[in-house]
Amino acid sequence: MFDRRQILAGLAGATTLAAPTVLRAQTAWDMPVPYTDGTFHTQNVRWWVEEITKATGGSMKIQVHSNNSLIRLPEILRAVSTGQVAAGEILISQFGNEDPFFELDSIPFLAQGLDQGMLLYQASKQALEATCQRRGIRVLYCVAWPSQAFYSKTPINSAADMRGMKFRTVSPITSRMAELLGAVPTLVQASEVPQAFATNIVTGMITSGATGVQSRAWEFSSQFVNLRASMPKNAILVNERAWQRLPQAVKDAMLAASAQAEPRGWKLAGEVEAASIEELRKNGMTIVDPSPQLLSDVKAVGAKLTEEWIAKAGDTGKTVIENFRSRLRA
Ligand code: PCA
Repeated sequence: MFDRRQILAGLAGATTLAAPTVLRAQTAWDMPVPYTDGTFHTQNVRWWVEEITKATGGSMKIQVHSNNSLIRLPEILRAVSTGQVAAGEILISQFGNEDPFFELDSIPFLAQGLDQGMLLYQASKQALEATCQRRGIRVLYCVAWPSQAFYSKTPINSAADMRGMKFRTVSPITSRMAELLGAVPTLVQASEVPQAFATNIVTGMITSGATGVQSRAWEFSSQFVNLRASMPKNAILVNERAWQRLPQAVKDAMLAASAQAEPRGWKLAGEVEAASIEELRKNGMTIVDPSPQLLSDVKAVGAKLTEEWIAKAGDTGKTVIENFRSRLRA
């Protein structure tokens, strides 16, 4: 289906006497990514692909399929794991039910802002990579989203204001958070957010300024509570067997592009955070900092979720949290 296609460039020419001097192997991969072309993650992936194309003289081709068009986010992890596609991008916490290390970055108030998000990433990188390797997947790089905020049609000043609110969540752990806040969670893909609000399936949500702008949140909500709750990440994944089949020069080019795309993406996340909040404001949304009551309500839930997480993630989990906390103190 979407398997890697191996094409031998110049094969037709090889049958003539004027055989090409270099018979170069070409590799063409399909790569599903979950978000729109206007999303900085997708733009960064396209930049990464461009770098690889240039560095390999066009012998490595990766076709990006954006906005859940080839494979939907909930299926991308398995598609890369089985080799249905050689590469893909995921929101890591989408798969929180499969392994605690997939949901760590979405626990509210564990890490706030890009700097802490990076420390949590560094503390948990090895464990995340091992989790993926057990599924036959190699992680090439990870990039954070801007801080997570609450959106709604009505002001949210405390958990009491969320009681019974139909609330769009992004991952199992954000669903658990919504539940503990007294709301009624529904997992909705970013591409379907406007529709979910339009039909009153939800009246509030958690996401970043970036995704709020991409879904034109001002058309269906009025309040943006700048909670800065967590720093979820996307990961760029490749199937390990497909990776092993690549020529060393192509692997080197991909690793080099990844080493650039990662910091580039984190920098973009910071720029997009500021710009998108401005854009929401310009379009008439009310931008507020969380009230002390809401902050303490969500922090209490975050502390509980952290305890639950440590209980699930065992000794490795405990070590990762200790490692993160010592990085925070340093
Ligand atoms: N945007 C994605 C994931 C986190 C974010 O900021 C979403 O809402 O689906």
